[in-house]
Amino acid sequence: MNRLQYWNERAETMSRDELAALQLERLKWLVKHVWANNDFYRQRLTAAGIEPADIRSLDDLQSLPFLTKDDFRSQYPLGMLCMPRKAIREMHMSSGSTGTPVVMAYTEADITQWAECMARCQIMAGLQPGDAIQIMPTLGLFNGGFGFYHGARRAGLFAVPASSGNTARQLRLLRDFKVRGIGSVVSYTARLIELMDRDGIELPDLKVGIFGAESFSDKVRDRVESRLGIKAYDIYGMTETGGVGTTGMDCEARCGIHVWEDQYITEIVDPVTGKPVPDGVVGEVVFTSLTREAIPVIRYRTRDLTRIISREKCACGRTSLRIDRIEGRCDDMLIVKGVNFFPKQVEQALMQIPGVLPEYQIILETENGVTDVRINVEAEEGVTGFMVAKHLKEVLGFSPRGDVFKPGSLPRTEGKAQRVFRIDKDKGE
Ligand code: DLL
Repeated sequence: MNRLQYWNERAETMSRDELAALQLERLKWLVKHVWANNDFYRQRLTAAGIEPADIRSLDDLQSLPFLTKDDFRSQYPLGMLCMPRKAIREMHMSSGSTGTPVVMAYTEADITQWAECMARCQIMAGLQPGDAIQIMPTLGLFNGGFGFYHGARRAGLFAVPASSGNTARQLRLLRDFKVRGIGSVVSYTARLIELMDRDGIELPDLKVGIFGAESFSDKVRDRVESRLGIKAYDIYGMTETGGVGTTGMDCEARCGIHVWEDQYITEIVDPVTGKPVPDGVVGEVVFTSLTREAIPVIRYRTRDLTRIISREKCACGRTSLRIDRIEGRCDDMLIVKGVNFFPKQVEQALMQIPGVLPEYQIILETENGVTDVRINVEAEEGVTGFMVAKHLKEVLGFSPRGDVFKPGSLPRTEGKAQRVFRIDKDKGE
């Protein structure tokens, strides 16, 4: 069989005019669909003075109300369902910080839509029908594992559904089944690498890593690529849009994340005012799903910060717009001593110091109303706290306290890494 460059060439290389026409047709369908089938949505639209017939151009999207994570939570468990309950085939759920989970339900067509997006990503990463992919995110309520699984099935890959944890077994599977690609949360690969280094394991068949669920710096990506001998891709998605890969991935050209625009409309807005920002300016990314049936989203405020890099055709031949890799979340922005920064910037700065490893903690301690930051890192022998503090001062503009730990001593997670810890002494924590 010839090497596949695209999973769905027609959709991935459609002209911008064709894309716009398709988006408009689908947007009209979407508004009619939610209006006809869901009270929550109908009330929202009515309150905004909108009826389905008001959608005549793509610009009319701007008149529709935003949807937030709190809306999802307020409709727990299935208040946003736009299809009969008997049409549901699967659900996923993310546990939120407030305790009320966000639920996504899928009809058969929604699973096919997810699998289509994921198949596009897996082929875009260079995997080919017949290649084995090991699925390392949990196969469970978290969407990560099942997303890779549905996509792998659709793309004709050989799925190894290892799920999370048991690093020694992961390595054995990778070796014994000559696995060519892995799907993982990037921080988990640090665990794999530690064990490979400890036991002198090499994985010559492994060529592709598809990583996501959290931001990671270029330096971390470089390290993972060089130690594992792979090409690493940054895959993006969330429970609310239908899971991993629905909102795209970067391609070999590494010029941003291709959003599957025949499936989602992308807007970037000012996180405070909600007004659109010009291309190139960082803001909050907002998605509208155009083809999902069970729980579609209209103008979903992701809280993720990025910018539009380009609407021009990419070197890879794809025509969809590209957004930058995710900088951080609006909620993650840290303000210490008047300086604003994201955890990813701390990671970038730390990775510039020779001998510092990609395991770190940012600890925010509030006492008497003043917040101080401590940054703990793992590093090889010879790296001192003074060196770390001096470098962070130069790059970030403030000098945190912190400790340097031996490799392997900071706690590890199997899912998304927890980097930021908040201690409020005023509240007795
Ligand atoms: O994390 C979906 C996923 C699983 C993506 C596996 C990639 C790989 P949620 O648990 O709902 O779903 O979390 C979604 O995670 O709004 C972002 O803040 C963050 N996120 C996801 N992918 C990336 C990425 C999954 N590539 C939330 N870079 C999103 C940075 C990401 N952040």
